[in-house]
Amino acid sequence: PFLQRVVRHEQFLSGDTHTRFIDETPQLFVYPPRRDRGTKALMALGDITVNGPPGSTTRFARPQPLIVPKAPKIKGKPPTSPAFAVFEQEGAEGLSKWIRNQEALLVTDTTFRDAHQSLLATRVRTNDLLEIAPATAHMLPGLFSYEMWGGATFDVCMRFLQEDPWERLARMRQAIPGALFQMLLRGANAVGYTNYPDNVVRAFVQEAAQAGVDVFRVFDALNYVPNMELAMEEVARAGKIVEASICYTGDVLDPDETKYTLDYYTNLAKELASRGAHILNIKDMAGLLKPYSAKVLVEALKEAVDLPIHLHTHDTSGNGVAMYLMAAQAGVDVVDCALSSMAGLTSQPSLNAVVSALEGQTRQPDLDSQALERLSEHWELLREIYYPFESGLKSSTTDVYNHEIPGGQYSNLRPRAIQLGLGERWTEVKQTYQRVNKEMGNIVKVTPTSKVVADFSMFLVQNDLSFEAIYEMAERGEDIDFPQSVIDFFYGNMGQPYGGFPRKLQSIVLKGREPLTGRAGEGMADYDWGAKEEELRDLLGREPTRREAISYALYPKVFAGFARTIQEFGEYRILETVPFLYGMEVGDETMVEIEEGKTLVIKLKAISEVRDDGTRRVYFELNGQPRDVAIIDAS
Ligand code: 3PY
Ligand code: ZN
Repeated sequence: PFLQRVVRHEQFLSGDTHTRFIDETPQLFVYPPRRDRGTKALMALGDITVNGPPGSTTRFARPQPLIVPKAPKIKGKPPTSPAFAVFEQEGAEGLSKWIRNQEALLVTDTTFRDAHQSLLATRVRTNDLLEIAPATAHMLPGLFSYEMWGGATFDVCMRFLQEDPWERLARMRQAIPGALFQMLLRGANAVGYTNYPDNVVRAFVQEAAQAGVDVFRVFDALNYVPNMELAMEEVARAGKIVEASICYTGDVLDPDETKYTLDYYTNLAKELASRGAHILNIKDMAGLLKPYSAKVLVEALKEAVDLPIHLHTHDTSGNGVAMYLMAAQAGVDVVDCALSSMAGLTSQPSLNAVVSALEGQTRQPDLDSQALERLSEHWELLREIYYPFESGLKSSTTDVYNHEIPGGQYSNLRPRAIQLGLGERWTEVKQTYQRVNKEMGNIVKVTPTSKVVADFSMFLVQNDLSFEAIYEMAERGEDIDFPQSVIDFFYGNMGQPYGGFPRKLQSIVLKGREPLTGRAGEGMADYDWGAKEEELRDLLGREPTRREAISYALYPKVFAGFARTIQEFGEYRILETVPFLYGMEVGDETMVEIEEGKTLVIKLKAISEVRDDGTRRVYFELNGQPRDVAIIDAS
């Protein structure tokens, strides 16, 4: 290994290898400290106790009262759901037919993914999902699917939770072996924020299929079908279920709507059907679909294509349940809901409310309302533990029909505005978002295009700039330093918007550079797995797994940061959630299972003042033995 460090060193590679190279290059000898797992756990707990959780610059106060919910323990393997059984026996085509033949309204539970992405900035940890997963599977065998992976969960796992997203999927699969697992896949953007080379998207899909995803909801943020094709094709190749999305924006019943009309949606549906979709998804990511518009849209889509329709929305306006009822009357096949304590506002409509509303009706879902209440009670307590990540939105707001901010983005954008000192200018941020969308040509807004609109808006508000000022500055030949995501968008890295780019703004942003006119992936060189594997081997000090190679391909910097953190502090996944989020108080005891059947009991005894070297000494008891670690106080 030492020789490898030498031969891979920049200076050695440059050929400048005089005899004193080794003596004069001390970094060669700086190895990450080797610690046992017990010490790493003490370091991690000590660091959180002194500095706050990973990714946060402050400590949070514990919720009062502090109640850690325990899931009902139900023995035995959870039952197999009817949808899962049909898929196993008859494949994706068979499932597609089966869905259309159901009289009962089918339901996808989004509590494990979109609900906490939209309410709690995606922060719910795998351990907390695993705690309640078996009971959920036992109590709600009639669910169509669990939406439990993809979207923002992939990068948030590594960025903030210090967890491996693949491990989440694999462990959840073990906990719920007999129900359909569904993920949100951003087409050519995979689970990232910009287009990736084709071979990365293909590898990602194959691996996700192997790891346990059954239903792939594939969308493109601009409804640009060329960006969806490859992923759809790969899902089918893996023998899984292709659920192709139409992202919904505007209002089909608005007489002034000339762009996103009923024809626009039905044409898109036909195109996706002809490209092999097994299910058609209406992805109403901002909750703009109003009840009467839903009826018209669902009827038109059912007329246009012979596919089951799966409807997704966010309840930001408060019209979500009413909208689902109208859609159910119009024959929608599946709807996305969350358990009531994790529903409403920027999340999905309440599953409990939809089931109650349909009680005794022909479309009554096959779900037990008492079970829904028990599970909601569990999530109500769990949600309290994650209170620092709440968005602060207290009531539903029909203002969403104006600003059109997607639910999953809202809970992130508001805290981000506050962090940037723009909390008092939140109304202005929302109004600017609306104006930016208009200037960008009224685009479909969902990750990553919604991030572009948000970045552009923040940039304008922070710099007290208006579009009028931008156009004048450009006229005078002044240089404007646009956010990178805005440049990427106008260059065409996220696809081609319906109706094209606004030319004037595009040429100002690109400063004369010629934009792409087709699919970004087409011109991208294949990702070089071999060369990157070398880098990864260096980073990890061992052979990388296929899953690690894919995480690195998607998020090189985030993955590297995550890998280094794990090397230094060990697995954060194994810490209990209260100490993970809030650290320990003197006298607290926590259990850390470092491997199956091997648990450490850790007690916090004392914390010293900050010493001259900027560290605090944190005194623990580990399995009854006194231990202490030095932690840099970052405050
Ligand atoms: C995501 O892409 O993460 C979304 O939830 C979009 O709605
Ligand atoms: Zn959503």
